[in-house]
Amino acid sequence: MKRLTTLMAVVAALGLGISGAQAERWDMATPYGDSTFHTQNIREFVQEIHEATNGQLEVHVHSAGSLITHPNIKRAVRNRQVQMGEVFISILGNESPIYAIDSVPFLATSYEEAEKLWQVSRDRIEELLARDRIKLLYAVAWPAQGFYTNRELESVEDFAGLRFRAYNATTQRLAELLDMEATQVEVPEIPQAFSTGIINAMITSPTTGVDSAAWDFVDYFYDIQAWIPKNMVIINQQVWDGLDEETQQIILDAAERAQERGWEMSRNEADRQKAVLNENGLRVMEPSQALMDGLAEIGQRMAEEWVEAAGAEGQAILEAYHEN
Ligand code: PCA
Repeated sequence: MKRLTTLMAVVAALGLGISGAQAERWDMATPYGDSTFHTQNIREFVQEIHEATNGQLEVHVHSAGSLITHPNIKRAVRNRQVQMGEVFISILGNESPIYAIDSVPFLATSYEEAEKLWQVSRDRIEELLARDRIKLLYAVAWPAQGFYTNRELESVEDFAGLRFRAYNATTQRLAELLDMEATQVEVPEIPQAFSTGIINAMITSPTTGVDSAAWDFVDYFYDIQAWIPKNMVIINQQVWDGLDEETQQIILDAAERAQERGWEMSRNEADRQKAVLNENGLRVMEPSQALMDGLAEIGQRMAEEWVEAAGAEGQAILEAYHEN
């Protein structure tokens, strides 16, 4: 209805020979489906922009990798194939270890820690993106990551031989250390990867477990709370520079609200989605001490590897993180 009114106003203006400002229409590429809270949050974000600009800026959200697949979203934003995008920060870990800090096992395992990690790493991530002429708008955390499998896990030895779904370089390394066979699979393809037998285990949030109906494929969810990774929403810098100050401020304000709202949504659904897993027959398991000790050891090793890869810069971020 609102769009129709705007359209009618534009048509009326044209009829009168007035060349008023043309409404702009942007594309935004995101990796996750419409039932995911991140996507719902993004839809609210762009709706707020649409309203605050009196319909002058309309952002069309292409969710679930439908326009651009996840591994190509950052490049698409950089090349202005789309004006805005959303990516999982640590999927960029192969570009710089700084992005990988977002998925170091057992570094940030509560929302408080995840917020702190965001505070101490945000500037550095913004600088890296700026090199690619991309501007960061906001980031939102997923619920803590747990392990989905058909096997009962007593210790780290029990992972051996599983066909594991990886979603970044860190999870590939984890698979290697646990003697699993890894395949990179994006969220929209999870059900198919399970049903065709390409994978039989994964590490992800209760959110993504519910989105992909994990109970159709596995029996157990081990709530190991291994890390709390984030998505970030980005915009092409040249597109940004082409906006007037008022519109920039509208977007910044909406981004700030989206960040706050998104973290709140995430906190709210962590437990709720675990209950949904349970209601659908998946057994939510408390990991044994032996399992956690073994994983902690592997996490420690991966943290050391990360420091080695990230050098002095990484060291500085970690020090700031532990200081706060
Ligand atoms: N879901 C996304 C990223 C982290 C999460 O919880 C995924 O599984 O790819």
